[in-house]
Amino acid sequence: HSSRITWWREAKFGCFIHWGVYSVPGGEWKGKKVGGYAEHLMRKEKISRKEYEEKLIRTFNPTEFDAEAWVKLIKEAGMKYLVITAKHHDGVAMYPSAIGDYTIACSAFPRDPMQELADACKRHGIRFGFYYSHAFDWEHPDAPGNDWDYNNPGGDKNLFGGTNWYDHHPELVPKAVKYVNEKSIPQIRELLKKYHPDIIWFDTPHKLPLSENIRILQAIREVDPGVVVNGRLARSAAVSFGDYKNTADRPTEFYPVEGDWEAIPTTNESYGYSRFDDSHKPLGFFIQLMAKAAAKGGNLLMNIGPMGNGLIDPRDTLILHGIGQWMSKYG
Ligand code: JFZ
Repeated sequence: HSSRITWWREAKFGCFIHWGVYSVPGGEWKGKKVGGYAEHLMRKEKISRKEYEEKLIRTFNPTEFDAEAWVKLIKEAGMKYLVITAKHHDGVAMYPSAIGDYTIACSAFPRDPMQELADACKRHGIRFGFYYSHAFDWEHPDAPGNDWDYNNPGGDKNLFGGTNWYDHHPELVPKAVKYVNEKSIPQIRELLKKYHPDIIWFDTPHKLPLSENIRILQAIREVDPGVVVNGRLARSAAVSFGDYKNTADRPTEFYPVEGDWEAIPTTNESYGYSRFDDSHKPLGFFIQLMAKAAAKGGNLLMNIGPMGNGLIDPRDTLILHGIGQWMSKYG
């Protein structure tokens, strides 16, 4: 099914969106600034599963969310595909999932923003898909990650081995298998069947044994042989998985990569919205990056972090408007 990559090759430029219940605190917790990736708030502050649910999931209410406005802005910037976080490492489904109780169906927001975005993309001819954290999950008692509430595989480096924990603690593998069976695979199947995405984007595969990543890919292909899968579903020295390769995060330069590849720059230094991170690069940086990626034959999936109220961060809007103006002249 090599034809599934055709639209992606032609698209070249897309919008990555990190948006979750973590976008509301935006890097601020109990009056304290939390640096780095704002979407990692739960892990950095070791917020319990229960407190995260009570304070962030139940109260989530992005009344200003407007899928049409998001997609129009993206389209005007010359972007041809959109990839949004359906579930990040915090484990929260940003759609009313039938699997588990860590979903925005339990929030104060009675809508399905993923459906609204899928519909808006269809109206505007933008390809659509999901980021899904298949490996790292901080709410599920058996998933790699949350080692402050539970004894989990792949959590604390000293306690559980961190990277490649399965080599040091094979006795914990059945726990991870349970999580994959109970949550990852069912939610991925649900996303494919419910929204028919063009692309599904995975991350941090080293948190799971390769065998689990392969099982996930098999489950995907059973439901949809045509969906594009990025390179971070699995990694191994000998084999490359997925339909294309992803380079390291937050690039400034590109080195020759064979075949199809994609880089994921973000406007500042966080992927999720951070009220404190003002390190937004100037417009010229992104124009140059687009030229460099085009010259080396790769795609750019440029990230923005919308705010918890549903509005796009004005600092991101400014950059996207600038790119749109440049594209309409020279693009
Ligand atoms: C991951 C996530 O942990 C992060 O929150 C964000 O979603 C980002 C897109 O991906 O972080 C990574 C993953 C890979 C690298 C760096 C950060 N890398 O390969 O350099």
